[in-house]
Amino acid sequence: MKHDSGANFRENRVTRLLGCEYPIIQGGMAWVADAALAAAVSNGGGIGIIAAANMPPHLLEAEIQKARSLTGKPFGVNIMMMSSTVDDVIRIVAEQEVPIVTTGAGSPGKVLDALKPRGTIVIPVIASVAQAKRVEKQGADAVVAEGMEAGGHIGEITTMALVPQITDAVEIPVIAAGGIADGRGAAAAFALGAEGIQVGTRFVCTVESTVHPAYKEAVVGARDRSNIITGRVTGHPVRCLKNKLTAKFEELDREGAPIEEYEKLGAGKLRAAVVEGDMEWGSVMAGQISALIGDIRPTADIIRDIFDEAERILNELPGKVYR
Ligand code: TUI
Repeated sequence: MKHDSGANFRENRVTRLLGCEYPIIQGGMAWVADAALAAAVSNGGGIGIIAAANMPPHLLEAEIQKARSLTGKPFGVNIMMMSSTVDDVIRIVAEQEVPIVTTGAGSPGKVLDALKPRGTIVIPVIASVAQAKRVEKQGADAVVAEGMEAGGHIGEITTMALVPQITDAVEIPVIAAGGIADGRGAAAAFALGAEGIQVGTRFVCTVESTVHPAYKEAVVGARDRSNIITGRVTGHPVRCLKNKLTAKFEELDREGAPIEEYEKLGAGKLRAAVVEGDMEWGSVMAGQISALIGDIRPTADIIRDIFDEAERILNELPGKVYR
């Protein structure tokens, strides 16, 4: 602790649950969240996450083993519930005895049934009160309440409105996500009742992130209105940076195109952006906070600065807002 007074939120229900120094989890970003990034976050005192996404089983196994070789600290795997390989992912996570799992893009009932009896810590990412209540009843250890400021596949409620509704609705710890990239966002999340934060986009722009350099530069160069949500009509809205691909998605909206057209247009586009650096026709998933991210820095520095800044803000706040 740098300060003699004030709350030490580095030691709370989330750090105790996860066995880490800071209550911060890395978002489970498909294609982006590999062993290198996950290990960097865990080595920095947070919880790194490998995104299983649609990875073939042998690749996921290799990433888990690679992360183990890069860090002795706890890390987790994110399970994307819409993936066709979800059953394989659950089996591998169990076999490899991964201690922590986050889930997204669907109901995590299967994951909770399979992994809770084995002692895995399961933290579903949810975007509504009903989902939070349901997963708490099903045995979730905590929830990530993700507002629609987040990048990628999103719900409809903002972080500011969602987080306090979730903290009122459940007893388990709430981790806030969506629009958090610095100590101000973290302090705000704690003010709303969260006991931890999940950060995605900020970790794209790290030294250790293996995404294509053009992707990092696109996020660094983003402005306040660089984001757009595509695919609302498909029921799977996705937030990304505006480019030729998103203009084409808007065209499909105007034409009232069938859902298959969206699927055809979107296929393989996240990989094109992350791996090949295609900033024109790739899907450059990124959150609304992209505009606040102005540099590419070491992961551990980012984590330390977020919590130093949040502590300073929370300690100095009374003198600033009261007269
Ligand atoms: O999952 C995410 N973000 C993602 S997943 C992803 S891969 C993808 N790409 C294109 C289309 C769809 C997926 C990219 N970004 N965030 C967590 C999150 N989960 N946000 C919203 C939800 C969610 C949605 C529905 C969680 C639960 C849920 O439940 C539905 C139900 O049946 O209750």
